[in-house]
Amino acid sequence: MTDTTTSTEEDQTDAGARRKAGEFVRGVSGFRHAIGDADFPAEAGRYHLFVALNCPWCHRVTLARSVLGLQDSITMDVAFPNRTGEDDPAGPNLWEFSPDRVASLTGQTLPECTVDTGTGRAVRLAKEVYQAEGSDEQSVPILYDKVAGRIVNNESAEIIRMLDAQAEALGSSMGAGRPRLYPEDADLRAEIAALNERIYVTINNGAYKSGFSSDQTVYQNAFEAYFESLAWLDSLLSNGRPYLTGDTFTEADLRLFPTLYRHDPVYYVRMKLNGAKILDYPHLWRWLCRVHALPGVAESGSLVHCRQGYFGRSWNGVVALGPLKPMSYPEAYAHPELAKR
Ligand SMILES: N[C@@H](CCC(=O)N[C@@H](CS)C(=O)NCC(=O)O)C(=O)O
Repeated sequence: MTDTTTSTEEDQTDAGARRKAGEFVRGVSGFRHAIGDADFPAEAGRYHLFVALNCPWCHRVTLARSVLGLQDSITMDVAFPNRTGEDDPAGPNLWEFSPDRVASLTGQTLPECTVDTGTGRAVRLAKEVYQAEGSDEQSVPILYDKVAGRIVNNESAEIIRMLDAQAEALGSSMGAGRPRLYPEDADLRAEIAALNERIYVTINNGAYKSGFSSDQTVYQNAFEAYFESLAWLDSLLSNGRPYLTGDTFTEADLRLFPTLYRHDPVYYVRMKLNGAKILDYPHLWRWLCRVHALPGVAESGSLVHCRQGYFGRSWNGVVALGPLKPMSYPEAYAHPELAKR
């Protein structure tokens, strides 16, 4: 049986049996329309995003929105980082737009969280956005059309691609100077596709295979593949290229960043990926600091939400605070000189 895993989604063969055997298997997104389709014309102010800032797939989308200068033309709502609990009348594990919830990490509400301002119906749960279209999906990110009152797409890999393709028509504030995440160059696109595939399977989704699987062998295979890829990426960057494909920041860099941003302060502990820190990979650390310093990147993520989200529920609400050495995070990302060699 051929493995149909791509750079976007996992092979779903025997998914149920594999989950029973302890393997974390990610589901497939069902809404796959595109801005530019007949029903979804590219218009500034028409589209809306529903996200959670601890979700790495959402982080791809908030990154694209920011680095492409679309913050004013695409509105966005932010769910509370911890999903609903067992006692919730609608059921557990649901993304909730409830800005009055208190984070155990800070003992306060989180200023980034919002109510639903996209549907016009002030729904509480992301699940309700799907239910309105007869779907039982419940994931974020969701790209939503406020004029048609419909979901356009809920697959981050496709959402970032369409925002890049339609940035001007969607009203990018950056004009011609904006980054081109997926330039029209066949060789470059082939390189990006190859990077996307390895980075998705072994790093983006690999981190979940490591942290959420309950089978030692699945964990060990994911752990080894993850650190092999980090070493490979570090050597790729060792020839002095600033970004993965060369001189310019592309989609491949954007898709790698959310996982590495979470590695030292979250995944090292929460996903049992304690083989090494990004600090131990000098070229990769400098790349991480370089991307973090790009316009629009720092504002597109939040380690407070990441820590609250990843530790807040499964680790009985007690959130890990480290690392503190050589410096706390995200402050350390302003210090490429911290690289271990
Ligand atoms: N393939 C999707 C994956 C989205 C995804 O799995 N999101 C997680 C949050 S990190 C989620 O909402 N999971 C809940 C669920 O699927 O019920 C994408 O990249 O957009």
